[in-house]
Amino acid sequence: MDKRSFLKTSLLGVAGLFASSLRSHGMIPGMARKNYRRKEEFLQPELPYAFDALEPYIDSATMELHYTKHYTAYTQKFNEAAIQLGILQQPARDILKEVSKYPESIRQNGGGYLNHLIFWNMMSPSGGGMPSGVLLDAINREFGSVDAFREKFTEAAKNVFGSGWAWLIIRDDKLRITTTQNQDNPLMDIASEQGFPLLCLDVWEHAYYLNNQNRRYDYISAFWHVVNWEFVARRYDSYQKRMAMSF
Ligand code: MN3
Repeated sequence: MDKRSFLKTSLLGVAGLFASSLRSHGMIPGMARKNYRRKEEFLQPELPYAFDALEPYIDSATMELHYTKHYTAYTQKFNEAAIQLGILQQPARDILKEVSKYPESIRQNGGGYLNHLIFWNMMSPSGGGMPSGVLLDAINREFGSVDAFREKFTEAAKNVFGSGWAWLIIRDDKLRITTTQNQDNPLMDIASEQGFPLLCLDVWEHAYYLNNQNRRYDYISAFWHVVNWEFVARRYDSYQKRMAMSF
């Protein structure tokens, strides 16, 4: 074997070893995304709309940064932690329901993964307006009117200290407004107020600072113009029928 072919063979050997070690960890980029039979990572689904689709209410630059940087980082770190713990096969929501069993990285990054997954769908270019049907009835029953609900939710979201989320949840067939710190989710067993999330709003500064600077209230007001009531209604319906949502 001359020097050149020896070098080539060795390099191929090293590359092969590297590839097989990646394969055994289910980490070959591009491959896992196509394989839905055996889950090898939590997927980062595409946004259901273009980055600029929610303009002027949510600006394109914020959406792009939020989705491609922040969300990607949560997804990657959640995958790393889940692979290490060998819990990739479970749905994210089931992992988070028992989050107290796991290291802090699962709480932070698993929370970040699931919260944003819900949140992207919580907004739509054809959103805004009013809820309807049984969801409207439930909101009227609990809060008196949609306006009263919006006011109360806005106030709660405005008052989250530092980074966190505002939620409309349902527990024991009763609607409630609650907030969480950091990336906590009301499904988590460590949440002070637990329940099934129907509606959520990210109030981390990264969700609005580029467009609204420190004016969180303006961002919350803008959110009501794009809120996807149909998605909230689907979540309400699945709760009522005791069906599992995919997220
Ligand atoms: Mn966020």
